[in-house]
Amino acid sequence: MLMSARLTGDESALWQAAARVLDANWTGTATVPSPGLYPHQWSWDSAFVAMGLARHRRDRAERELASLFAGQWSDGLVPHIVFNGDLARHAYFPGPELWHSDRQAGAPNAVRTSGIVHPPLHAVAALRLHECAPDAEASRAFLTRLYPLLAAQQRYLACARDLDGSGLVAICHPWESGLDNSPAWDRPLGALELPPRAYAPARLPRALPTGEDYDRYVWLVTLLREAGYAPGYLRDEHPFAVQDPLVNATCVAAAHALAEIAEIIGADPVPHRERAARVHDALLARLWDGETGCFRARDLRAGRPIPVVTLATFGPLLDPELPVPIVRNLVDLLLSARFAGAAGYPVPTCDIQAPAFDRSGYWRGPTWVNTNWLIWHGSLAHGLTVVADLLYGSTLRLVRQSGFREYFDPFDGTGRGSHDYSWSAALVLDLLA
Ligand code: 9WN
Repeated sequence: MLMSARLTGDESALWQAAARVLDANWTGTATVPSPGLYPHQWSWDSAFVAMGLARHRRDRAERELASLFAGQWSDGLVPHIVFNGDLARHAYFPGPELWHSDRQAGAPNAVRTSGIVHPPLHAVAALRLHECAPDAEASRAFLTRLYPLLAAQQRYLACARDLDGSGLVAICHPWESGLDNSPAWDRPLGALELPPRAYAPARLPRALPTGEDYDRYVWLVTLLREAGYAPGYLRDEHPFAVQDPLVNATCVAAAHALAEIAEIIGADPVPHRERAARVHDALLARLWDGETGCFRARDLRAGRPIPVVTLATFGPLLDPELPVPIVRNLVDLLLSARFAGAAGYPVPTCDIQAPAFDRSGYWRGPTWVNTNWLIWHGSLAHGLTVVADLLYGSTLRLVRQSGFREYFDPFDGTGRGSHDYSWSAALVLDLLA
């Protein structure tokens, strides 16, 4: 365990508790998001977990990413789930039988996977691994192996997911955002026309999101699978296509991280810098709403912005070149009574004053450690120490008070969802390091 000597007694206890969670959730090749509820490997979870493992068990951090990329498809798609083939068929719904990656020519043979993506934070994670590596040479060798896979991941997103030629990446399923039941998806999901009884009714793994949401999620997967996950189908026919500010901000951050990785290993950083600039320009041109001072997701099928303001509006703080007036606007909004100003434990996932806000509704109101970490990380890059300190303090307060829960009540910090959640533990290690 690489625990820093400068930690106080209380911080060391927190560190050790977080490390124990990661140890318990380690399967031998990767980390499950939580014991029981999520028994496979999830993509953006692994990026967060790798950053924590880098501070605790560096060997495992590399294996975590290697295990995820073993699920990469030949076109570069990194699936949002890599299934553990040793588990019983019904360990998690929906399992591999819904996705049928085994029938896709480009999917790997050795593992079964989903067929959609997650926010691509893996280059950011890989760079963070390098920054805290005890052995720079060994770390460079790891980055050299991972680099082509990370570059292919970005190429897939730039080619197959730029559905309108704007430079922005579109998600084709709410799960791709990582914020499954965000109120931002209510309109595009509500506009779907589900044929009666054309698919098996969803078996719910838990109370949230609602059964109706699950039916729509499953229906979207059915459409994707039947179309062979083909880029032409995604572009021209798939009924759910949304450009989200948080997802696109992670693309900008990933492109910058890839450029730095390219420099470290002696490859050409220029294409990655160009890619970052393209998504940056498109974010500002298409998703920034100057009148109300926030970023909004855009529903490509309806051809209009989505009105509800969620935490995704702060995602572009991950873009190091975000113009200062926009950064100021976002900080004002973040500190206002719509977000941190009225929440004892910020940052709530949805504008507190929006009708859709629900303090215990999964991604419709609660505070999460991973989104706090992203805003903290972005704030530091812009020198926003007041915001960064606020998030650092409130995130540690949450886990001290309620443990490494999946998500938390933004007003009183009550823990909700599963216990011993991996990214809550991993990112606390990163914060404390
Ligand atoms: C669907 C694993 C994942 C997270 C997501 C979170 C939840 C899955 C689910 O769990 O999604 O992919 O079953 O609801 O929303 O962000 O990656 O922790």
